[in-house]
Amino acid sequence: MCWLRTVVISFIVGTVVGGRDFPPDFKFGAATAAYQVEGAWNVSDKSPSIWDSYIRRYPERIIDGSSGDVACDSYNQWRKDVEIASNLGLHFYRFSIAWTRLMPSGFPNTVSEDGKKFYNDLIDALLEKGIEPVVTLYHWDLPQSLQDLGGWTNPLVSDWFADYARIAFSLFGDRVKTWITLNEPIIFCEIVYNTAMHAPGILSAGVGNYLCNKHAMLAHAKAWRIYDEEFRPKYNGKVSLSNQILWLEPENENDVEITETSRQLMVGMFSHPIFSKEGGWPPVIEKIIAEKSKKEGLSKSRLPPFTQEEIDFVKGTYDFFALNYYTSRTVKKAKEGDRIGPWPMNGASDLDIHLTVRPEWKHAATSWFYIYPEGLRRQLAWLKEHYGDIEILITENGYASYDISEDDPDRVQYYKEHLEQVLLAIEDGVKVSGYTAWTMIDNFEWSDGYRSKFGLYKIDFEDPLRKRSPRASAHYYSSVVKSHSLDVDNKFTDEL
Ligand code: GBH
Repeated sequence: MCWLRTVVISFIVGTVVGGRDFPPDFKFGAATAAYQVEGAWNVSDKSPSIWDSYIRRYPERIIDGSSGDVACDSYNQWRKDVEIASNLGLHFYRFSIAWTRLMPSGFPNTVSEDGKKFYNDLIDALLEKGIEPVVTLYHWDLPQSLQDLGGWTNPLVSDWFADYARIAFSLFGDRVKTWITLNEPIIFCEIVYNTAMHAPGILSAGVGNYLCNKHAMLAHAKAWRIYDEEFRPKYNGKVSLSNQILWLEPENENDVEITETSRQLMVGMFSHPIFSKEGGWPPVIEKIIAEKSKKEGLSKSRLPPFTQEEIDFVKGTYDFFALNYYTSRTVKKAKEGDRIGPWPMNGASDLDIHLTVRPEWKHAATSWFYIYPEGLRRQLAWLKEHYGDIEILITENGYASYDISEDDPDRVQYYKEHLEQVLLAIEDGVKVSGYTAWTMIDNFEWSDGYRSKFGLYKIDFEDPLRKRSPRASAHYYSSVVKSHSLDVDNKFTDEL
């Protein structure tokens, strides 16, 4: 028998103007990622990923010295996660597969029985509840064995990834119809090699990031083509990659051009090769890096070129655009001595720009997080303008707090204001097909450890059982999902 309770929560509503329903086929989901929730880092035949190694080697690089060794214990408690997804009324649940759990050697000669069973059970349990599994293949947890061979800087990585993708498609493709190959190459290439603040912790600014970028594009394209040729005919699913984008806008009128160039670095490097008509690197960025490299006395550009064959191979390898949006920045040309601010474009030195924010953008908990809901609508419009009238699935959006309590009016407000922008974008004619809340349950927030909370559900990390309890935002989100509308009363009731 279900434990029922009724919660009445007041929250600030804007003027309710009506007509705030989502299109009938619009889907709502929530997301997590393997390393951030699963724990069980060394059970059965699972091998270590680069995150397992990184947190051991550099514990001081995680703000609270914590790790994902146990995380939410979702490897053992996945049934509770499925129940939460079901209580929220989600149409889909986005999770990622740990490469090292499914294929411990990194190569397809080892497919773990326990790994296979874990993901099969999770997928089947979701489907039983009528929840669609949306599966990310790579959410930053490369097998350490492949890192030892150079990881994302070794051109062979695209083949290693393609082999992994084929195994996953063949094992789960009968039931999984939406696949994300790579989550946010801008983070696992730009952040990793320009700051070393994420696994594997290797600093190679201006070089490693671009090698990784190229190989990530090829890895994605290989996986997409394998799906297209070998699996689409029988399973008829969709494949794309998730791009995390900060909306960038000019600090003032003089900065319009540099801002558009910056967008080509922020978005174009991971999208132009795939989504543009001509393919390849964004020409403006290719030119800038080539000129800089020459000045630096290099015989070749630090940005490895694509061959024409590679351009054609990568171009068009998408079925939709997957967007992760959190925050925005303003752009201006850097003056002599300006330090390029912290994340996200530490490698932006190739552009000599300075990123900042407008004074009126409110700050969320963590250093990089400023709130600008209109940025989401503008980013969606920009994507349509540049890559055409394609389907866009928002694969992440959510709010960080340090506050652990269940009463989270700021998070409710964040969701409400961003969902309003999604509705406006749909009115603008952008084909937004769905929205994913990051994240369903509090989890390991990478270098921020367990300090930043993003969860609709709070997790008690002191509790060996990792008790899960719904926040006000969970009640709000489930009301929106179930009414398929933002016209939920300023007092809403819901049972979770
Ligand atoms: C997404 O990344 C990820 O997909 C998800 O796993 C993550 O939990 C979520 O968003 C929230 O962060 O301290 O300079 O290394 C979004 C980008 C990645 C932004 C980590 C902040 C840390 C910056 N986030 N990054 S730094």
